[in-house]
Formats: sequence, C-alpha cells, structure tokens
Amino acid sequence: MPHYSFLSTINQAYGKHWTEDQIQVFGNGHIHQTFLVTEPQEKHILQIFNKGVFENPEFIVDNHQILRKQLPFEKLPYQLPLPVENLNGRMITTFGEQVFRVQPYIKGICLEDVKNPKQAFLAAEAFAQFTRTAKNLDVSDFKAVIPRFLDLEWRYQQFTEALDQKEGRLGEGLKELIEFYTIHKSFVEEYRYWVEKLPIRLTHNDCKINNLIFSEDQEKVVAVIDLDTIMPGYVFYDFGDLVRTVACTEGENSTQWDQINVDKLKYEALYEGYTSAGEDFLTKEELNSLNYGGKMMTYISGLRFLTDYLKDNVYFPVQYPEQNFDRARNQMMLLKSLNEYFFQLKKAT
Ligand code: GN1
Ligand code: MG
Repeated sequence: MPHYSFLSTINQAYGKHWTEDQIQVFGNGHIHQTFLVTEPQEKHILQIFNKGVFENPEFIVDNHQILRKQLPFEKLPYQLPLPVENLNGRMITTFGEQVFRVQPYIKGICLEDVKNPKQAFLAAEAFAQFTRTAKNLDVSDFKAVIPRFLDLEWRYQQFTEALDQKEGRLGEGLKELIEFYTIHKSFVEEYRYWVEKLPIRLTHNDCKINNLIFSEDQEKVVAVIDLDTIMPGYVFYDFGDLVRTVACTEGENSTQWDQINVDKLKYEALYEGYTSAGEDFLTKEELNSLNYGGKMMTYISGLRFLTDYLKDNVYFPVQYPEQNFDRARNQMMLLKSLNEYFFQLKKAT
C-alpha cells in the first residue's frame, strides 16, 4: 500500500480520521492528483493541486466563493460540488509546497464516451444550464484562473514559439502536422471576429464528457465537476469542447486514424441540448458562433497537444512519448471531418 505522507495534515485540517487503506487513486483527469477516500458512511474526493498548471490556486477559491454566495443553486437540476471548507473555513489547504482540496464524492457514472444522442443532449443541456444559472452574476468579479486559457491567438503564438525553439530535424509525420495547424491559422482570425461580437459569460471551459456525472442508469446528469476553470469565457468554448469530446466516433486518445469522424446525430443532439437550455439567454450571435466553437476547440486542443509534444510533454501527462503527437493527429482527423461535415451541410442548403 502506498504511503500518503500528507494524511495527518489533511486529518488535522478537516477534522477527519482517514486512514491509508481508505485512499485510492481515482479518475482520468490530466491535471491534479485525485484520490477517492472511502469511509464506512461517506466518500470524499481528495486532490493534490497541480501548481504548474494553476499558479494561483487562490483565484479558484475566490471564484468558488462567489459561486457559493451568489449562484442560485436551486435553479440547477444537478449538483455542483464545490470544495469542502477546512476547519479554518478555507476551500484549500496549503501544507509546505503542496495544496490540497477535499470535495464531496457524487455517486454515479463518469462516461468516457456517450452511448447515444440522448446522452449528448443531456450533456450539452447541463453545461448550458450552468451558464444560464450564472447569467445574472457579474462576470467581471471572476478571476482568470489561467490567464488567456482558451485564447486562440495566444495558443497559436505558443505553438510558433515552441516550433522556433525545437532543435533537430523534424520527421515527416511531424512536418505534416505542423503544416496542417499552420494552414488552418484562419481559425485565429475568425476567433478575433467572434470575440469582438460576443458577450462574456461565466463558462465552464473544460466541457469534456468526463467532467459530468451521470446517474447509474445514465438517463440524467447528476453533477457537473472539475470546476477549476469556471471563469469568464464565450459559450462557443463550452459547446465546442462538447463537440470535440462527444460528437466524435473516437476519443482524443485513439490512434485509429481512419475511424475518427464526426458523429452527426450526436452533433445535432448537442446543438439541440445546448440551445434548448440556452433559448432564453443566448443572443443570436452566440447561437451563430456555436458551429465555429466545435472547430475552434478541436483546433486549439490539437495545437495545445502539438505544442506540448514540441516541448517534450511538460503539460499533458503521457503514457508513451509520442502520445501528445498522436493526440494532435487525432484532433487533426476530427477537424478534417468537421470541415467536411460543414461543407456538405452548406452544399445541401
Ligand atoms: C485537461 O483535467 P482534464 O483532463 O479535465 C485540460 C483541458 C484539456 C484536456 C484534454 C486545466 O482537462 O483544457 O482540454 O485536459 N485542463 C487544463 O484532455 O488544462
Ligand atoms: Mg477532468
């Protein structure tokens, strides 16, 4: 059994009596270290923060504090499990260099892919419901927990910088990817167009399907999780991340290149789900931006994976050295399929 040296600190900070045998590694998140703590009566999620990614965990706490005080939780049809306060009333606990957080565990199922369009609808509806419920909060009170997190101009710049710094000869496969992401720079220009037009909303900004918890029968969303990146953003970010992780025939880690396609029925269901929950607040321009979102979020994710590969995998954990290269290739295949999908749609109208 691994030895968890932080345990006595946590027990002291939260007034718990957890033991090592109650702790197990949990989930598929890329960022923090996550554990499930199982007591006879209760379960909790314990996380050790990745401070490389979130340099200011305090910003997250501040944002969560505003949510706790101002969000009309009763309007949400699911749970939004904010962190538990420690005995000093803080939502994080700092011990030496490490930052910890405890959250309630929500019983249910975390899907890595959705089985059918109905689940796609539910997922999109849930994320739109969050932004709708937060629509009367003052977005400018919220901090950018990762500055320019989904700012495509910035991500593109990081990509070109990584490219400039890359030493040695580039293999053919890498050249092909670099060329693809460079040729599609028009998404960056389109990004500028949309951000000038659209209102800033409180968005989730990490709307991967595995950041939702479904009921055991998978018929309902019971919680939205991974609340770190809740901050000001645009609705097309959230819709777009759903497209990339739900309306695809293969997940982002797949290397079955010729199997990676848009799932049209799931795409339509996502659109229905997001717009039905967004009906009473989304502006016409926001509605028009959603289709761009799918392409943009696939593009930015591919760029981020490729940049990380060029920098020798300093951000996204990998199971093998080429994995970020493969993920960038995966997103390229999906983007090609999305472009084709919209081309056909346009031809048909
Ligand atoms: C990270 O932690 P996780 O797996 O939910 C990342 C997202 C990426 C995603 C790609 C803070 O999310 O932006 O889209 O990996 N989160 C952060 O799988 O960088
Ligand atoms: Mg996650």
